[in-house]
Amino acid sequence: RPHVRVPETQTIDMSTRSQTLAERDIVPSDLTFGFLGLGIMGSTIVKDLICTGHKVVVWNRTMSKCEPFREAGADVKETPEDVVNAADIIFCCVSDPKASKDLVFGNCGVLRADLCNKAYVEMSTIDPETSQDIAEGITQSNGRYLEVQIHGTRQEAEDGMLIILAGGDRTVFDECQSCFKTIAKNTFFLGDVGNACKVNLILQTILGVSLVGLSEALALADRFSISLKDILDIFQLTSMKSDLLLAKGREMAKGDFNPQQPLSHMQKDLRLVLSMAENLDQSMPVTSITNEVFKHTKRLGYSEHDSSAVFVRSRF
Ligand code: NA7
Repeated sequence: RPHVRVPETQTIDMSTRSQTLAERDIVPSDLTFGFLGLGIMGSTIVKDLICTGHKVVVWNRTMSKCEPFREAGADVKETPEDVVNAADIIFCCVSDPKASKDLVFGNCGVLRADLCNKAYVEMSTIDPETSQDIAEGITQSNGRYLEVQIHGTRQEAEDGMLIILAGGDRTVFDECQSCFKTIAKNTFFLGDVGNACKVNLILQTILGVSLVGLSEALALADRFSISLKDILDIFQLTSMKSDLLLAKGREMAKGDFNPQQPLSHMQKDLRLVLSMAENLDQSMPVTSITNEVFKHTKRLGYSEHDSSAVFVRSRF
């Protein structure tokens, strides 16, 4: 078992507003926005929303993560139900489909509250079926539902440079515009519930397969004792270059796996992709192997590290 470096503790600096955000002329909505889940993405998005003057009510399963937000002016609630009662539009950004469903259907969950005149926005990366189930639960309780999938890293979230993919209730999409303008550079409304999940998972397939290709290529260079920095400097000059792959390659070269996107989430996304493909009898052999590679890297102890930690496995 290799030595596993513990990722840096996540710190929330509430005092700074990124240059990119400061340059935007954002007029915050008068509505109150609830936020369930203050992980890497959730905390970064909420910080952006507070910085741009939005009224925010938050809840997180581990309550201690709420403290910096309370100090920054957010209202902190004890349960998801309390957040729904206090907000007009409630965003949710948690780990996976199971966590998303627990929050909506579970004890003290969203459906315990009166959803009349409320809207629920599911932001966690989930599969289309889960999103449909949540949509039915919310709309049957007289709430409005919007599926929003966010594409980008923690740094892109901090800079307000995410890409937003949305599907479902268009009126909710319109009411969230000042939030989207805060966190994203592009926003797409893709129609029905499920469409945004499909597009997001397709993009994650490209990312996952590319990361494994990059890590294996760099591991081979390492075996030849060719400097990874030299490889990346040349890669940067080619037409294959991509900002993200360069950044990930540099993290691999440095062994710096501080999580931008946890490896466990990348593997979860690939699992969801393969399940969608299974339902369609769509063959995805390379994605299947990519999923196995990420699964093995998780077993080596790198779940909470960045997806670039897949390099550790490739070096064996
Ligand atoms: P993180 O940083 O791993 O954070 C996950 C969040 O989900 C965190 O707030 C967790 O609470 C929360 N969580 C996990 N399981 C549950 C359950 N069962 N109930 C309630 N809350 C839960 O993820 P990211 O922010 O990077 O990503 C979030 C999503 O965006 C994910 O779908 C990605 O694929 C994209 P905790 O703090 O552990 O108590």
